[in-house]
Amino acid sequence: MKIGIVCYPTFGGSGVVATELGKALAKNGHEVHFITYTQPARLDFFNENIFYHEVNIASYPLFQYPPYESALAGKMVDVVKYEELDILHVHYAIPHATSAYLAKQILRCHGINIPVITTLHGTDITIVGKDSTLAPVVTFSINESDGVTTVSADLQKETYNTFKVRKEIEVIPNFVDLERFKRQKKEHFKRIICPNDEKLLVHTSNFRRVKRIDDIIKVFAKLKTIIPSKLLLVGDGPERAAMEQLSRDLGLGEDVRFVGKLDAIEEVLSVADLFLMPSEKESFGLAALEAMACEVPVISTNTGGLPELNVHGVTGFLSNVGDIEDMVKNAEYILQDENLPRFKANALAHAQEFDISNIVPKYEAYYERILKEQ
Ligand code: GMT
Repeated sequence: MKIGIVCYPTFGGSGVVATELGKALAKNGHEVHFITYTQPARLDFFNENIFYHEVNIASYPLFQYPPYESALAGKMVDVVKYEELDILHVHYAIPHATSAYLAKQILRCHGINIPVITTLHGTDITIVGKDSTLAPVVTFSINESDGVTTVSADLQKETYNTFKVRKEIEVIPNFVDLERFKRQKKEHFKRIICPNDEKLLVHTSNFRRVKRIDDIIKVFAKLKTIIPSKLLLVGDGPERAAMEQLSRDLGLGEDVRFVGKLDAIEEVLSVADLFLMPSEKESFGLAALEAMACEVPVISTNTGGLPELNVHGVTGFLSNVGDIEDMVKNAEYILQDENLPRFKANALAHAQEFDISNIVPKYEAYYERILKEQ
């Protein structure tokens, strides 16, 4: 198949999923055309089946807001027409599904029918999409897509509950590449970060409020009085400065390290003992899956799709949002030497169900089904 993939080309989960899916499809022999405003992170190599089309917007003094949606639709029209694509797969509804609708209508005038699949990732439904200005546009764009998928059963339910969606929504969970995300021998890292054999807690995210990083710091402040431990916070974003300040205010000093953005996240996960994800909302929790693949148990909230990933008492524990005491208690339990190996093994075993080799065929089958329905 010739597949067009549209996504946010950033470090965000939806962009990562879209890019990794495109790479896997290319490996399976499909021709994949990425249409984005900049080169997607994790797509910095040559592959004969992968093409990248940049969306450019002409600047003009009149534009307070550059018309990205129109430029994207125009680029979709061009790529679908001249590269003769079979299907367009857009990740994150806003504005990608809307631009895809526009492109589809324009292409129809040229006698071309291009099926559009929209994958909903989470905040496009649970936060941004709920905005009263955007909600009618999101509803319309979902209903006009030829196929719609969500990354968890919870997000499917949330979409039906929030919007008047007539479309049947298919659940295709996120995935991890177990060839890349596996525990590597990096003991020398561990000795540098934890010189006295402390336990290592890790969190990776884009440091937005929804991630509740303050809860991580509060959990850690309590836990370290019970179990000698260190905390590594990977990533960057709007909350970072405030979280650095909170860590200083709580006198955590050198026990907390903010390491910024990191590409080789699997190297850090290889030396971690526990992953923390106390999010307010989380449609899936890709970062937690990557941790589990590296044999790291997870302490998370029970929100959104997290219970579908983190099995309570097996791969880690679930707590109510903001329940610091419960998270401390659970972390203490997992980190006991007699419990940790069991949780690590369970985390890996469950992550294996989400291996890329199990999930990509589901997308291929879904593409075939939508194409047949045309
Ligand atoms: O929440 C983020 O960090 C980014 C966001 C995105 O859209 O890129 O992530 C969402 O999509 C990911 C991939 O499907 C999911 O793993 C995340 O759970 C989801 N985030 C939220 O629902 C808050």
